[in-house]
Amino acid sequence: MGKGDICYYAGNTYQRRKRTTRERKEKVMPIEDMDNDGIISSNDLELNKIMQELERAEEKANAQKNMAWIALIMTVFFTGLLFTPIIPVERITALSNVLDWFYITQASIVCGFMGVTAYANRK
Ligand SMILES: [Ca+2]
Repeated sequence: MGKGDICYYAGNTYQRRKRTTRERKEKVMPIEDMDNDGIISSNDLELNKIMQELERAEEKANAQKNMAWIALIMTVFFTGLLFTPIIPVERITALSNVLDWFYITQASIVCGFMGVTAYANRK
């Protein structure tokens, strides 16, 4: 269990991710004077809270959008890859069940994102 061990690197990566996630959660946004009157009132606190919630919601929406884009790009990329002579037909035939599930999951990610976005815009 030395430095060259894979468990050592996995453990280090796990600790680093755990630390950065905790730091992100503990990140406190500075409270701003929203109406520029020099006094931080309860109204300013309320507005700051709303702004922070909106920023978190936007962050979440961007992450979901990136996930949907990656799913769409991967679907197109792998479809193109399957049509090239790099992958033999026997392998495609052998992996047809896996490919079916790949397309179903990728399409469900994209469709889920589109459905949730359409529903959220309708409300
Ligand atoms: Ca104020």
